[in-house]
Amino acid sequence: MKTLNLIVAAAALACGAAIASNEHVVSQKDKAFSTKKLDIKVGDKVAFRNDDGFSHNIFSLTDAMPFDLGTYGSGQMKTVTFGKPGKFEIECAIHPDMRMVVNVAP
Ligand SMILES: [Cu+2]
Repeated sequence: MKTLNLIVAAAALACGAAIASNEHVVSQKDKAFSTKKLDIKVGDKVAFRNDDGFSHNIFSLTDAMPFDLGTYGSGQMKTVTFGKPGKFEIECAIHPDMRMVVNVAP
């Protein structure tokens, strides 16, 4: 049921065709997300994995579902379930240039 997909930019579009609830992994490396845009479906999970040697943070101020996964260190992973459709801006509080968008289809 839950398939772990390593998401790279090239795979992001193919992922939108998935039919079951999926878990997607976005890497944080060199102060950047492994993809700028991720297309998923309602109920999917996204795990943000810190592949840098220092801490990162994850939060979103999008009205439909604001969240803050807090700050976490190298090698750790934080997961969020997207229970609502919409366009979610994802940011890192520590590195303001780190931004990506998760598009959640109904
Ligand atoms: Cu960061």
